[in-house]
Amino acid sequence: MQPSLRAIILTELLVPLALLVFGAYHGVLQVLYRAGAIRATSFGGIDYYQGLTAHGVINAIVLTTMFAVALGHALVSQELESPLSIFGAGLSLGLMLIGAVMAAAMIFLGKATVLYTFYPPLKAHPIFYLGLALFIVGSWIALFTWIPVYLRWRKSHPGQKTPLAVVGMFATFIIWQMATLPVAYEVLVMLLPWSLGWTPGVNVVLSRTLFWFFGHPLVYFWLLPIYVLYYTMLPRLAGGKLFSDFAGRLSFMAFIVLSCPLGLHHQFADPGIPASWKAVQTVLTLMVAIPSMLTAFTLAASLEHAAHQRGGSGLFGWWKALPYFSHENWLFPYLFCGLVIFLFGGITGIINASYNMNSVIHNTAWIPAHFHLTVAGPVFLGILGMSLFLITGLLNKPVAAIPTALAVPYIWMIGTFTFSTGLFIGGLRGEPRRTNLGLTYLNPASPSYRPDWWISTHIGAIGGVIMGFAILLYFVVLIRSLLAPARVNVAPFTIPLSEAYHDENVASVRNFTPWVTVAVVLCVAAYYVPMRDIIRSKYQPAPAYSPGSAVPLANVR
Ligand code: HAS
Repeated sequence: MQPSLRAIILTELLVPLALLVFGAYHGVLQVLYRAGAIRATSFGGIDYYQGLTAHGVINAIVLTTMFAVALGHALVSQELESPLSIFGAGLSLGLMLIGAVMAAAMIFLGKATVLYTFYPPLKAHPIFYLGLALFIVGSWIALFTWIPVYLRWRKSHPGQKTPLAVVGMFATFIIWQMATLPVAYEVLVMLLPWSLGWTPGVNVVLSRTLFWFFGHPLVYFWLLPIYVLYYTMLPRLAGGKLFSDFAGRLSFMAFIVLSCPLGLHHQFADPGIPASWKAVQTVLTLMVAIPSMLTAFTLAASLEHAAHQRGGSGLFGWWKALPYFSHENWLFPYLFCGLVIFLFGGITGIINASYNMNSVIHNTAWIPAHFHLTVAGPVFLGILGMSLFLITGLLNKPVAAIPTALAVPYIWMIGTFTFSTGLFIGGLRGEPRRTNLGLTYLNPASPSYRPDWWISTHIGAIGGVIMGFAILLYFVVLIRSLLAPARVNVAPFTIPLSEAYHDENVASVRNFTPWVTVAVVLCVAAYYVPMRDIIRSKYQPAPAYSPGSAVPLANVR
């Protein structure tokens, strides 16, 4: 790998991991506020909602995006055997860093307490919105550096299948490109002028609809780099081969088509959008679960094949033969535990998507329970494991304290399951999300005290503390690995990728263009009428609010 590219990738991995210290700290504080262990509006000089914003923006936006770009750089340059434009990769990194610093500074100064969804009428400082815009543009540039390399590769390898890892990374960034255009419009044309005081208010329905057009594909942008690891690394780490190459390609192409036209399932409770269009997008949402189910069966078959290679046998007995605690394959449990967690994240997603059941759990603690089994499950564990793998590999260092490194994903899994159990139970009993419960519902001195929420919030708190402990152990491993002396005389670092057991050659999944075309047509079909109605409606512009008060900011003295 080009030395400059190596430096860029290392920066893209290490900077967000350093920020994760704050992201994780504010996660642990959240469960303590919610369980009533902290009964205050702020802790350590940071307000509850400010901390929640830092937690969401750092963990769900900065960490995930910079990891996806770093992984893409590493896989595209390795698999297409070609140098990348250092100018492009450097510009991408520079813009993302500047954007992240601008957004983080505003959050920590208390001028962007708008949560990671930043939807109005919560209002942030213009620098926060500009930072977000620069961050997104930086991530776009990564894709633009890969496209010429890919086109050159296709020309020089006529008739050859594009490596699956590259297909997966391109699918990820095609979805990102489609998803971020509406949110760029929202940020630059609606929120920024409002924040600068050039417009009196914002059309909240339009803004939320543009946000969720982005917000749902965003979750697949988080997930797909990890699917790349599942399809291309996990079978080999397990000691076998990918059961079907076609399944992987079909799954990535299906995500391109189905990731965007279904954001309305986050707006089932929003007024101003006809129920009929919410129903249409419900059907599409249920369809987007299909590529994940395809992935579940393909990976289970791949794991079974690998287990048989390792001497496993029997209808279920083969599960015992997988390398759960192997020192050589310490990365395996990071991916495997993520899969186990995702089974439950996926099932609860289908419950959320079921229009009428959604009304029971919308805006309750159930929702963070669901998404901590998705983004904080497979995605986060994949990022932790693969970052450690890439950082130590690129620096030629050994992974230190391997038993501790092996323990991290299992402790994390126990933590997420405990945390989510508490929040699922609480959610079903009406416990709200994004609420400082310690001040009210978990405060015996408050008239709104809910003693029946004590158990669920405390189960959640125990889970959150276990998760915090797992991250602490991870940092011990990372720092000790960074401090270890570099190895000499080792073979150049490459990412080990799996061969395919069934290496099918199916023409329909070899070209992105038809899939992107169908995706665009489907987006127009699913969004044209609701968007037209929202734009035509003359909603009163909303004044700015802060999340801690029901009174518009202008009326707060
Ligand atoms: Fe979701 C809300 C529906 C997937 C993240 N979701 C959220 C939010 C986030 C999020 C962050 O329809 C909150 C946003 C906010 O702040 O308001 N979600 C779905 C559906 C899926 C889904 C249908 N979500 C994800 C993924 C996420 C994510 C992935 C992050 C990465 N979600 C919703 C809905 C809402 C929502 C509504 C709005 C709710 C509301 O009211 O606000 C599907 O894509 C899920 C399909 C997945 C599967 C599982 C496949 C299983 C696999 C594992 C196989 C395991 C093996 C190993 C082989 C069908 C691949 C087994 C081994 C053993 C030993 C057991």
